[in-house]
Order: sequence, then structure tokens, then C-alpha cells
Amino acid sequence: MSTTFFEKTTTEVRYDWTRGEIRAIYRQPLLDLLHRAQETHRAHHPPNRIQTCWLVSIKTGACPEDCGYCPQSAHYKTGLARQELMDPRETVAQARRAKENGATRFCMGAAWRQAPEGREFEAVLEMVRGVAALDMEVCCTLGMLTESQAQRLKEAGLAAYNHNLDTSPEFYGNIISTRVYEDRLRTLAAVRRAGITVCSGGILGMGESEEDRIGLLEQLATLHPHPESVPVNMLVRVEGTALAAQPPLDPLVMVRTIATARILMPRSMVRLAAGRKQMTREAATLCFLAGANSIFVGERLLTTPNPLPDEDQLLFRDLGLEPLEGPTVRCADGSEPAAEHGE
Ligand code: SAM
Ligand code: DTB
Ligand code: SF4
Repeated sequence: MSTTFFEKTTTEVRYDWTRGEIRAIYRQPLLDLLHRAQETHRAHHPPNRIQTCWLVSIKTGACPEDCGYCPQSAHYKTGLARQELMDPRETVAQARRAKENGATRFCMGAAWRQAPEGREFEAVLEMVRGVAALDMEVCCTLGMLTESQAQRLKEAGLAAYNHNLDTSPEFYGNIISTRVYEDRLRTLAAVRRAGITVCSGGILGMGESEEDRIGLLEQLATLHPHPESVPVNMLVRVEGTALAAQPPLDPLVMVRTIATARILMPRSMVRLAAGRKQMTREAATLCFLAGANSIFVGERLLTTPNPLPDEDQLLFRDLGLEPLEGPTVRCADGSEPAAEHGE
């Protein structure tokens, strides 16, 4: 392989990936895949640095959507206690605690089909302003957004919006019937137009095929620009949900998907999101080797447990990882923010 070809394949950012190309990358021998992912990673990001994000559920349960994986859907009996929207002062206090614990990004999740208008939306804006004032990267995930809501969130200081495509367009209807893929894409476009960076990824282990994972990656990697942040979740199987009886996912599927995402979207932050509690340290380490450079820290995700802070500290120490300091997004105009990572 000539040096020129090698440099081109690891540093070029492309938006015209075909399904065939993605399949070929995904299916290559795992060690070749990891090698290329690691080369790509090091060409765009500082090695041994992991972004730590803190997640908090600001409104819990009783969601009208029927997402088959979700403990917060009103369609399933999961025994989850519902909670109305949190007081903004409480949210900001939690963000302060997250910052004291070393987190640099704070993500607020709400079990809504779409962000509401009126008093509740005003309260969310107050939360965003309060967390932004702490000099943390602020992210929200509130369901579908209108253009005007995206604009107001941006003005309040929102850096990123999480809205997952979850799986391939073909498999989507098997998991959710109360909305369509196009709804998701529309919200992502509204977020992008408002100049907020995009956080969008998926869930593995829902019974999807390899081709569905490739299809999800194709959707994400042909967005222009790429999502600045790509969470890869392993399904957390919750009793009572439609997907509770799914067999456990082979962690190597996470590794393969993360490595492919790293190659396709070289500048993006790739987050090893839900599922770390169900994974060994060794499997998580392979995900880092594959190019994951972001995780959720703190003892809980939204409603399910995450590894304890002490366990994570030990993992960082044993692997020689350091938290990634400072902002990873430039939120002024939504343009290619990941260029900041060590190029
Ligand atoms: N209601 C909003 C929405 O769906 O966009 C925001 C909150 S929702 C809980 C955020 C994301 O969490 C979902 O898009 C899904 O990808 C992920 N998620 C939910 N339940 C999960 C589970 N059991 N395992 C893994 N990921 C899950
Ligand atoms: C994302 O991709 N994963 C996070 C965050 N974005 C909002 C949510 C994971 C939720 C896991 C199930 C739960 O704790 O309720
Ligand atoms: Fe509601 Fe979001 Fe859960 Fe779907 S994933 S049921 S939209 S909270």
C-alpha cells in the first residue's frame, strides 16, 4: 500500500460512502478493521483521551411512543416510576456535581415524543442557560423539535442535540410504529439549520441483521456534515419492554460497528454509550481500540445503571486513559467542529 493511498484513506472525510463500500469495511477481518480504525483515529484525535459525558433524566416515563427497547414508553409495564419535569435549579445543581466529578459534557434527556411548548419548554431553556454558564458542553434529547424550538435552544446556549436514528430505515418499523424514519431526519435537519451540532447514532442487539447495522452506518455517514457525535448503544434489556427477551449481543459486534463508524466518520466523537455495565472491561477496551473516544459516566444512564465512578476511574488508570479536557464542539455555525481534535 503506498503512503499516499494510506494517508488519503485515513484522513480524507467523505460523505458519498456506498453501501457496498461500507459492507466491505465492516466485513473485513477484525484485526485489519481495528488496524485501519486505529490509524484513522490517530490521524484525527489525540490518542488515550476519552470525553466523559454525564446523563440526567429531566422528565421520566409515560412517553406516548412505543419504541420497543425503551423502559420509558407508556406502552409497556416496566415498573418505572414516572417523574414530571425537574426543577431547573435541581438540574443545574446536578450539572455542577457532574463537573466536579470531571465530566465536560452534560446531556439532559426527556421522555417526550416531541418537545412541548409553553412553561415546560421555558424551563428547559432555563436549564440550558444554567448549564452553559458552568462552561460545560450542553446537550439535550427531547424528542422531535420544530425549527423555532431548535433556534430558541441554540440561543439559550445549546451545543448539541441527541436524536438517534437507532437502526436502518428497513428495520425501523419492526421497533417503533408511532413515528417514521423521515420524522427523525426532519428533526436532525432542523437542529443542523439552527447551528446546533448533531449527536445521532443507534442501538445494537435489537434483533437487527448485519445488513441493518450497515444500513444505519450508511445513513449516518452520508449526512453532510457528519453528526459531530455518534453514540453506539448496546441494548439494555429491560423487563416488560418489547425487546426484553432478545438474546445478549456479542460485544464483538459493538467493536466492529464502532470501528466502521470511526473509519466512515473520522472526525466525529464516537461514543460507547449504553451497555457498558453489561460488558467486560476487555470488551470496552476493544471498543476504545476501535475508535470510541467518549463515554457516559455517572452511576446511571437515564433509568438504568451504568458502571460506578470508582470502576471507571480504575479502568482509566489501568488503560492509561485521560479525560478529554475542554470543549469538543464549536457551536457558532455548526460547521465541521471536529477539526479541533489534534489535526
Ligand atoms: N424521547 C427522546 C427520543 O427518543 O428521542 C429522548 C430520550 S430517548 C430515551 C434517547 C435514546 O436512548 C433513544 O433514542 C435510544 O436510542 C436510547 N435508548 C432508550 N432505551 C434504550 C435501551 N433500553 N438500551 C439502549 N439504548 C436505549
Ligand atoms: C444515547 O444514545 N444513549 C443515551 C443518551 N443517548 C440519551 C440513553 C441511553 C438510555 C439507556 C436506557 C436507560 O437508561 O433508560
Ligand atoms: Fe419515548 Fe424516547 Fe423512550 Fe421512544 S426512546 S419511548 S421517544 S423516551
